[in-house]
Amino acid sequence: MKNQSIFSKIIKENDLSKIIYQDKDVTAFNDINPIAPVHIIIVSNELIRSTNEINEKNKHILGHMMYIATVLAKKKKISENGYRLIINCNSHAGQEIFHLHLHLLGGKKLGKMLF
Ligand code: DGP
Repeated sequence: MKNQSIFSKIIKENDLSKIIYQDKDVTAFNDINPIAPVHIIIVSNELIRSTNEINEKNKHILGHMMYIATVLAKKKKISENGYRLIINCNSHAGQEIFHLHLHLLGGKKLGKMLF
């Protein structure tokens, strides 16, 4: 389906028991397979398949996703100890869901790098 992803379904369902944050541009919810005590996905409401589809018109979404991640990190009380923000793009990065999203990871000491 051209205009759908598993994340589009979550955005549209608008299930307030799952959604941590939502505004006109992004939606945030817990990752189904968390790799840290805090593992939140911040996804663009618009279906942008990956950072390869970022252009002059939609580039603002990246800054907004990052900003919301910092807000949620404070809300989840992980900002003082620190956290990691990751966007995977395409197969070499292991992107599984082709709908632009940012991972917010924290709540424990993370490994130096995620290779
Ligand atoms: P990525 O590899 O960057 O495309 O990450 C996709 C993440 O999405 C992965 O950590 C698992 C998560 N995920 C996949 N399907 C679902 C789902 O149906 N619900 C939720 N909450 N997370 C999902």
